[in-house]
Amino acid sequence: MWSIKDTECMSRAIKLARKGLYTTRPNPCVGCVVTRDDKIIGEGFHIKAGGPHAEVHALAMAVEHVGGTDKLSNTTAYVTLEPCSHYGRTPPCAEALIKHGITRVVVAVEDPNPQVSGRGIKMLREAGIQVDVGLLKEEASQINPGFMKRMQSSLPWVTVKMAASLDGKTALSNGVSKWITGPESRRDVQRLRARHCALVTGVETVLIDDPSLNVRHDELGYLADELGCDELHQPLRVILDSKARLTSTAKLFSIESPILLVSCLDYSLAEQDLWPEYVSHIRLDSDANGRVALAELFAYLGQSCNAVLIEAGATLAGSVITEKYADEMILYQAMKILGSAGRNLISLPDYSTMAAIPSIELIDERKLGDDTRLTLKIRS
Ligand code: AOF
Ligand code: ZN
Repeated sequence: MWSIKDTECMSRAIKLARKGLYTTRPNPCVGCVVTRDDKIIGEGFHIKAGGPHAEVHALAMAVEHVGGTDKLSNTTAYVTLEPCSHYGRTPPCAEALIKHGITRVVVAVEDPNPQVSGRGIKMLREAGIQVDVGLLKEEASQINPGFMKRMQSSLPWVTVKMAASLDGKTALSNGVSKWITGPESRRDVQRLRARHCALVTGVETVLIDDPSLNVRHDELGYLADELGCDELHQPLRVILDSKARLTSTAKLFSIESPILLVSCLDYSLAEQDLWPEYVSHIRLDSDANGRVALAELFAYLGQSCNAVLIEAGATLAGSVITEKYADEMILYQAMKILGSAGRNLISLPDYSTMAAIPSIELIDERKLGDDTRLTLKIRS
């Protein structure tokens, strides 16, 4: 069913879609290419929620290419996600494709958004357009793991990020951890943060490390120049503080970007009075250990966040994995040995069989300066 040209054009659309990785959320990254006689006459990608969808950019460019006429006969549109059929913040792309007289539409993957979910494809077919679905489906889905998962399960895609020595330690016994990994890894973490809707950490990490947990434009390297800093979102900084211990003297309060405090008890009114306006708070139930119940946390975050990054100590990272909320782990491994007194990477139960340990698959391995970054899929 697919010609080499089809595959080339969809690959190009996927490449375009990836340009939105840092800016589209909570919308998915989508790319679109319009061809006539196997030549690209229009292309575009979704840049920002509220802004035009990928198809609209590509159609506008194609119209200009053919000299301003609205009718684009004998054309094929390649779209990485099923064209939308609903009026959201923007009108339906399926309608725009029909209006412009596109002849054939190639779709990589169906849009799992319940408001679309096959309706876009149906609208196009009912208008007499040939629609071919499934070209580079895996590749196109992988651009939006969070959007795809959340639309299907109402839960966010969860990545556990860790930095460790060769002997799997995250700090010396006295808590000193600056720096285990090198500048290249730390810059990569900044990019990772910039791609996520929310970062989650525990109050212990905040009390010990006093982190900022923000995206620092000057550390993003080429990315900041390429995107223009104004377009970069700051992820929501989520602090799990079951006993409401955190005070606004923590450094993260002094950085103006959203914070969500999640506790099982209330904070004193005197404390709440000191919070800047970008701080919000929710109370959730505790689990059997008195910690914030992760089921409640992820159900809450799943209402608005596609992808969540866990940047926490061994206990929270371990719970997220053992309670089967983790989809992926990114491990920055430094060529250092910190010794057996150092802090452990992940707290897990005392397993008695190999069958019981978490099942992990290596997806990608990359050198970053002197460190190695492992991307690992966690199977539930
Ligand atoms: C497309 N092309 O480029 C994107 C689509 O609020 P809106 O109007 O921006 O709609 C957002 C929804 O539209 C989003 O949840 C997803 O289902 C779809 N995204 N669809 O045809 C695009 N970004
Ligand atoms: Zn659309």
